Amino acid sequence: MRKNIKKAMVLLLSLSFLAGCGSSTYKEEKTEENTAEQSLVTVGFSQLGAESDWRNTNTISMQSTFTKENGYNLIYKNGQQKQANQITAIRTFIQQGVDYIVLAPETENGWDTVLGEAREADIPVILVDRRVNVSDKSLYSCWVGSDFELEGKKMAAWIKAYTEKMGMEPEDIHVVNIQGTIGSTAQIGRTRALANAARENGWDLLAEVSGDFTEAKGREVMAGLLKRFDNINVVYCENDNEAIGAIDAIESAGKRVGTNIHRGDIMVVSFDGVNEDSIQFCKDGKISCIAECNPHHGPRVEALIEALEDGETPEKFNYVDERMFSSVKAVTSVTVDGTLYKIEEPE
Ligand code: GYE
Repeated sequence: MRKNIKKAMVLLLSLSFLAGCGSSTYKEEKTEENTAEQSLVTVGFSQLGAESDWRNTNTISMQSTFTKENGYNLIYKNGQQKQANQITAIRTFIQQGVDYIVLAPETENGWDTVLGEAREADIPVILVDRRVNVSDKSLYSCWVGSDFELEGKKMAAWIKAYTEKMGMEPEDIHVVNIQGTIGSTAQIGRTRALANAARENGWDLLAEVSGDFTEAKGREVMAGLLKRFDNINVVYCENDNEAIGAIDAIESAGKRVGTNIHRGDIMVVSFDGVNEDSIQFCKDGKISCIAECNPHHGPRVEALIEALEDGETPEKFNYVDERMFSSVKAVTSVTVDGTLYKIEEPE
């Protein structure tokens, strides 16, 4: 059915074009345009904000997928990092009678009521990126995004493998975690993975402080941590923007950032691999390792909408495969939960 909509769209758009070139009257053209508009699938997308390069790339992926040429009418709302704004956006989408609601929720809790309202209105909700914590999972059709805890486990496995190769004892690993937005799925998974690894391996986890996934907060939090502790040698940043801020703070404090942790460098690791500066830092060894987090969800969400349009029931949870990047040669792979992940050169 969806494919038929697409074909019809192309046909109508070409008819409008031909009409523009030739004989038809203004009124006929308008009618054809209106019919074309009516056959568009309307998608209301509530994005949580614009805190990071990951987020901006994700927004672009959605905007370049849900275009008129592709058969969609996209209504995009930026929640400016406030759940209340996202709830208002969803209520507006319901009033507008959109065909689908796509939600990238900031944090997990507090969605039951508004998602119940969407269900009352018979509008399917697709979650993208982070998840919601609702008692009734049928309040949303499906979700697509990353396995954030797995990303964290891969990173912890890399830290373990690398520090062992450098001949370090577990108790000599003094790590701080600059966390993401507290209560967001990405933060919960990445924080849990590090906390578990620290406990299991006997690392000294000095502090966990939120940097809200932004460069400015990453800088501020790192400067504060350096004043509190003089033995930090691993900084686990829950995204690249925080890492960029943290590196700046470390260097401004007169300390060295790098991969030579066994010779006194402060080693920074992070997540995403989207931003050009962070890839460059990874090439230069200022970020020792990046666990990729893939933001290109537009086509994935479109595939889910197509399935729903065709009357199918897509998988509830759809995970994206992700890589690991490092320019350190000492570790070539890590194994997590029985799966081997190759460590790739940053591109
Ligand atoms: O890692 C970070 C962003 O939820 C996966 O949010 C996303 C995270 C991403 O701000 O950069």
